[in-house]
Amino acid sequence: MKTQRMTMAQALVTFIKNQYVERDGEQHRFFSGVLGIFGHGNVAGIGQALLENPDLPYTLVRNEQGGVHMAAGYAKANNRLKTFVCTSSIGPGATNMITGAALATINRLPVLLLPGDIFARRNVAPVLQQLESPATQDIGVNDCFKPVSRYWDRIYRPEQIITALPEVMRVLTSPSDCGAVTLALPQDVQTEAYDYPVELFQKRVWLIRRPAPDQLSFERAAQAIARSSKPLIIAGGGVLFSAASDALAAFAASSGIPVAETQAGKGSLPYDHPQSVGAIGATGNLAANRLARDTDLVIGIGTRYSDFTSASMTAFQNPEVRFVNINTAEFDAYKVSAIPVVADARATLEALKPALQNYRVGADYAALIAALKQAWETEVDRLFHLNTQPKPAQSEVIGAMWEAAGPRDVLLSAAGSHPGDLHKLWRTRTPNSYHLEYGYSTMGYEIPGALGVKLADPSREVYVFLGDGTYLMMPSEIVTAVQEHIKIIIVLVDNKGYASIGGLSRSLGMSGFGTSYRERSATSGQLDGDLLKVDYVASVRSLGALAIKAGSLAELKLALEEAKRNDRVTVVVVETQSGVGVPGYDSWWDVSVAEVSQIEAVRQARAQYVEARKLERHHLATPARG
Ligand SMILES: Cc1ncc(C[n+]2csc(CCOP(=O)(O)OP(=O)(O)O)c2C)c(N)n1
Ligand SMILES: [Mg+2]
Repeated sequence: MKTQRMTMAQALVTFIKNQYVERDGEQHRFFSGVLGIFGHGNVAGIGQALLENPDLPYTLVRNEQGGVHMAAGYAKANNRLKTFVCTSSIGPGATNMITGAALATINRLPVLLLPGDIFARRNVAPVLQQLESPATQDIGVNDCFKPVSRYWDRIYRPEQIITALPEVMRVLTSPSDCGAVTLALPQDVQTEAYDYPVELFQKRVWLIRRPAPDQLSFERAAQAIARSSKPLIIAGGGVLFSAASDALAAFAASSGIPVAETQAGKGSLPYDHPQSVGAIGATGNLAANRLARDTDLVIGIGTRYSDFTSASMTAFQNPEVRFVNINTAEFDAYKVSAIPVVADARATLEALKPALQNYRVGADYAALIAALKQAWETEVDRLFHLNTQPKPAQSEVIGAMWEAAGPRDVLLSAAGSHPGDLHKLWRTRTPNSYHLEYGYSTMGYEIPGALGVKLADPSREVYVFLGDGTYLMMPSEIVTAVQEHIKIIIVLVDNKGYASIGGLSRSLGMSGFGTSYRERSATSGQLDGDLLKVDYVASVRSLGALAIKAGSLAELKLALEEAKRNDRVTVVVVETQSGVGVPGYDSWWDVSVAEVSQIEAVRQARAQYVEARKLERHHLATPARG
C-alpha cells in the first residue's frame, strides 16, 4: 500500500480539497474554503495545514458563530451543493459555533465544523479552557455539539480520520440527512503524523441523488390528488434545494392546484404565477390561509410542517383534510399521517404531471383562487404605500426595498418583526431570491449569512433587512465584509428595540415589559426611562462600512439607489413609525400564556388563548384508498 506521511491536520485538509459533488451531470468542488479563528487549539494543527495548502482559501471571521452562519448562508444559496469548513480553537471558540450548528441542522444545511479539543494525551490536563469533570475524563465542551450535529466524532488517533471522513461526506451530501457535521480535533492529535494510504486523497465525487418515488406510494398519492376537489400545495425549502421550481410551475399550471409557500419555500414560484397564492401559516396571507382552512388535500412538498407553517396546527380546519407529503426525508414525509412519498421533489413533480394530465381543479375553485389572489395583491399595494407620517411604516420600507431590488436580487433576514411582514409582502420573482433563516430564527445570522449568499453568486445584489436588536447582537462580520471586499446592502431599522417581542408581550397582557431600549429609570427602578441614544451611523462607520441616514421614505429610496452604486458594504439606517404593523390574516401562533396571574390583562389574554387553542388539531387520519 502506497502511503504518505502527514500530520492528521494536513491529511484532513488534503482530503477536503479533493471532495466533489455531482448532480444532474454537473460536477464541482464541495468545499470552497475554510472560515474561522485561530487559537492555541487549532493554530499549530489545522492552521499549519492551511498555511501549507493555500489552494484551500482561509478566511478570518470575527466571531466563530458568524463563520458558521456564513457557511450556512452559502450552502443554502447553493442549494446545498457547496459549503465551507469552519475551524475554531478549543473552549469558547468552539462553543461559539454551537448556535450556528443548530441553525444548520434545523435548516438541513451542510456545514463541516472542526472545533479544536483538549489534549488526547491528557498528561498536561487541565489545559487552558478545559472543562473538567470529576466523573470522567472523557467529556469536554465539544460534547455540546452532539444534539445539534447530524454526525459527531472525536478523533483520538490520527488514523481515525480514515474511517470518519467517508461518514462526514455521506452525511453532508445526503438530501435527507444533511446538517452540521462536527469533528472534534484534540490539539495534540492534529499535529501527529501518520502514514496515510494515498487513496484517501484521490478525487472523490459524491453523487447527489434524486430518489424516485416508489410506485405504490406514488400511485396512492396521485389517486388522492385525482379525488380531491380543493387541493393545496405547500412548497417548502425542499422545492428550492431540489431546483424543482420549473417542474412545480408546470404541474401547478396544468392541474390548476394553488401553491402556498413556507418561509423556506418562498420563491418556489414567481409571485405572479396564476397558481401562486403566497405565504401560508402564522405569517401567512389571506389568500393562502383561506385556501388552507378549507382544503381537502394538502400536498406538502419539501416541508417540515413547522408551527409557523401549520399555524400551530390550526391552519387546516376541513374535517376531511388529508395529506400527501413529498420529501427526501422519511422523517418529514410521514408527518401529519400523510401518504409518504419519500422522494426528490423535482423527480416526483415531473412524474405527477403526466400521471394527472386529465386532472384539473373545478371552475369554482379556480375562480376562488383567482379572486383571493387578486384581493391579496391589492392588499400588498396598500401596505407598500400607506403614506405614514412622519416616519415610514415598516411595510413601506419593505415596499421601497422591493422596488429598488432587481428580479434576481436576494432579500435576506432572520429574526424580528420583519420576517412575518416579509413572508407576506415580498414579491419573489426568481428562485432563491428570498432567503429567510426561519428554522432557528437566529438574531445575528443576517450579516454573515448575507456574506455567504453574496459569495455564492456575486452577480446578485443582496439586501439585508436588519433590526436594531440584531445589529447590536452581532455587527462584527461587517469587518469581514470590508476585509473580503464583499458588498451587501443592509437596511437597519431603528425602532428602539424589540418591536416583535414587544408586540407579542403586549398581546399577552404584559405591556412590552423589557423589550424596548431604555435607560433604567431612577424613579421606577425599571427599564422604562429615557430612550437609549445609539448612533448606528457612527457605529457602522467605525467598522469601515458606508452608512447613510434616511430620515423619510423619500430619503430611503434615494439612499437605496446610492447603495446600489457603491462598491462597498452599505448600511442605510431608517427609523420607522411605531404601532403601524402589518396585520395577521386568519392566523394563529401558539405561545403559552400564564394560567394564573395578578394582572388583569394577562388573565384576559389567557382566556382568549384557551379559546383560540380549541382550533388546534391532531391530523391522525390517513387518506382513503381505492
Ligand atoms: C439569538 C436570539 N435571541 C433572541 C431571540 C428572540 N427574539 C426574536 S425577535 C427578537 C427581537 C429582535 O429585535 P430587532 O432585531 O430590533 O427586530 P424588531 O423586533 O425590532 O423588528 C428577539 C429578542 C432570537 N430570535 N434570537
Ligand atoms: Mg428593533
